[in-house]
Parts: sequence; C-alpha cells; structure tokens
Amino acid sequence: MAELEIIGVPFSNYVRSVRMLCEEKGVSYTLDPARPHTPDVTAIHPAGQVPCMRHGDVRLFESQAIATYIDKAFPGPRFIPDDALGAARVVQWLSYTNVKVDRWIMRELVVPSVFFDKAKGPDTARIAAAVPEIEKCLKVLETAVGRTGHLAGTTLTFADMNVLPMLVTLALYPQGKELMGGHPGLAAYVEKLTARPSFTGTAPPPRG
Ligand SMILES: N[C@@H](CCC(=O)N[C@@H](CS)C(=O)NCC(=O)O)C(=O)O
Repeated sequence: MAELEIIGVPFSNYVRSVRMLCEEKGVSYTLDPARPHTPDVTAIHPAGQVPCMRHGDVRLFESQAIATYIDKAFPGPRFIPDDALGAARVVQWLSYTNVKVDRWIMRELVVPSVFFDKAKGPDTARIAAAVPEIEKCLKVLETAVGRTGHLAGTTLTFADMNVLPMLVTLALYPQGKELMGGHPGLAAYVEKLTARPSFTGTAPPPRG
C-alpha cells in the first residue's frame, strides 16, 4: 500500500488530531511538517491550511475529510462509526467543536494572547469577551462527556481527538486554567485522554 503522508506543522491542533487517529488505529504515516501557506500545503488546500494528506494518488484537505478517509481506508479499530446515528453524532461534535470551541478558545483567546502589536499590547477587551463564550462551551462539553465519558457514543471517537488539543491549549492560559477549574468532570476527561500514547506520542517539539 502507498505511504500515507500527513502534511502540517506538529503544533497545529488539527494536525495533531489526525495524527492521533493514525496512532490509535496503528496506521503508519510520515509527517511533512509544512507550515500553512507553503508550497506542499497550497498544492492541496485551496486556502493554504493544514492538515493536508497524500496517499498514492489521493490528496485531501480538511481534518474531518482526512480522518474519514483514514478511518475507512485503513484496517484497525474504527473511530467514526459506520451506522447512521453513530456517524452523525461524531459529525455533530466535530462541527460544534470547530465552529464554537475552536473559535472562542483558539481564535478569540489564544491568538490575540500570542500575536499582538508589541507597542499596543494584547487586546484585553477581546480576550475578556471570549471568556463567557468559552464558559458556555465548557458547560456544553462537560454535560456531553458526563453521559458516557466520551463526546459521541460510548467509546473513543475522532470527536474526542478533535476537541482534546483545544482543551489542553486552553489550560495553558491563566483564564483557561481558571475556567477548566470550574469543570472538574471535563478536566477529568482531559486528564484521562491526555494519558493515551496517541496524545503523548504526538506532542509537538518545544518551540525554538
Ligand atoms: N477546518 C480546518 C481548520 C484547519 C486550521 O485552522 N488550520 C490552521 C492551523 S491549526 C491553519 O492552517 N491556519 C492558517 C490559516 O488559517 O491561514 C480543518 O479542520 O482542517
């Protein structure tokens, strides 16, 4: 079988989720640690985002599409169920996570906390406005994982792998740490999943 290549910097949450899926399934792959908007990426993703994927003649972009392909095309345990309801529940949580959780944690808290005009300092009003929205997301997620210990269904799915890096990133920031402290059920879910070799084995190298 042709070699599977995951394309994208290892510190991208979405790259990590796809890599976690490969690790959980036992699918071997090579990582091309290309940055967004560089030639290996723009050759595949029309908007230059990571992750992208190459497998023989197959080229894919968008983490959900890549995960769906890997889960179905390769042997090993399944992390996106085949049955209609099981698959729909995974897609439901992927969509919620990517539209709400990613937006409020990554785009409205993390990005403005890290990238800002040094002369002006971070946009504290923008960051403060994200906090109540993140709280809403954490409440939703805590209720969901409280039912079975997983977001979709009763076992680990790609929905869990998708949200995990975002929650771990959140806890690196003081506001996020405090918010997570108010959700012990969600914190326990994160602690349990971050102990998995698929998570520890895909840790990005320290940024130099
Ligand atoms: N919906 C995309 C989101 C991917 C995404 O946001 N990737 C980020 C890195 S984590 C990126 O490439 N950012 C550069 C940009 O958006 O221009 C997916 O699920 O793959």
